[in-house]
Amino acid sequence: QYRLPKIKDEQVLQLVKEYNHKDHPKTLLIIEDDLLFLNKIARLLSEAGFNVLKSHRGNLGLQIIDETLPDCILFGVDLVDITIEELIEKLKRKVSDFFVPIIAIGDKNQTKLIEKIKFETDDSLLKPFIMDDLFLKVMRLTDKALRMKNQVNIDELTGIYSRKFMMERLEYYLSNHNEKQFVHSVAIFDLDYFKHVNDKYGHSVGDKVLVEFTKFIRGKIRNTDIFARYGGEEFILLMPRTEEKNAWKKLNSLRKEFSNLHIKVGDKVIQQTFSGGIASAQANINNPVEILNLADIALYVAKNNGRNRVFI
Ligand code: GH3
Ligand code: MG
Ligand code: MG
Ligand code: MG
Repeated sequence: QYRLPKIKDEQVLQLVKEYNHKDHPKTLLIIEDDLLFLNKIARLLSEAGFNVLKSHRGNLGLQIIDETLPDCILFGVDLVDITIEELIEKLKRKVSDFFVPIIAIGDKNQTKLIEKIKFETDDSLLKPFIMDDLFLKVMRLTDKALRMKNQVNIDELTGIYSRKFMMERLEYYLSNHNEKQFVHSVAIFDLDYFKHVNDKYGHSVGDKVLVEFTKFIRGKIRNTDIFARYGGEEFILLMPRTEEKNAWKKLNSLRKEFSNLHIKVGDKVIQQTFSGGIASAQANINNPVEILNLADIALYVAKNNGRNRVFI
């Protein structure tokens, strides 16, 4: 068969270790059904400081992405349980909004196949390759992805919009001539007693709860809604063309449903609630800051009335 990858240049290894150290380690998902190969490159990547997720099946790999959004995905082009076309299509549907690069790995005799999928993937590697090549490709692509995320204002931890982007959109809805004839609503929500989660389980479990929270909300809102991280454990949901009362109904049902959710983080099961405040753009209030202030006041009232509730 082919030779397993080797590291040639210690300098490259040093570089990639520093790269993973500097921010936080990058998470890589490897989907490959050759177990010998999978385990070997997984070990080499771990040694270089990457956080490695492994899957020996395509469908399992897709499932893993739902739990943990990786920073980069490597996949073999001839998996037993899924065609390459289907795998790429599903991968892209799950990750392309979040700028997760995907790298195809094929055998030397699969150059035709690699060529065929060239435009669907960010890069490719042919076996046998050396790890340096893989490291350099991953560093280049994840670095570029990070820059793009910052440009479009995606929050790093949760993958949802940043405060800046939300403010821009809110500004648009309040000033656009065509949109002015509609009522637009804004909700601010803040997780209840979130400090306790960090104190009890640690910050990284807290992070995971934030990610699960955003996933839950994202799955329940309309395409036109803008869901953003306002900061820390505070979030904004901008609901264009939504009356205040309907916005309240929506947020309140999200609140109820979320409070019943059992969030699994490792072997822990966590229940979390949030409080929310709603405000709407109306004739007399039309600047973003003013509306957010009103929503914030409503949130404050919700907190003071016992939390796990939504006020207007
Ligand atoms: P309440 O809002 O109900 O008044 O109580 P709280 O405990 O949530 O209080 P507060 O808003 O003052 O504290 C928020 C906590 O959220 C403090 C901070 O450590 C934590 N937090 C903020 N951002 C993050 C984050 O990105 N990750 C984690 N793990 N924790 C965060
Ligand atoms: Mg807070
Ligand atoms: Mg607070
Ligand atoms: Mg809080």
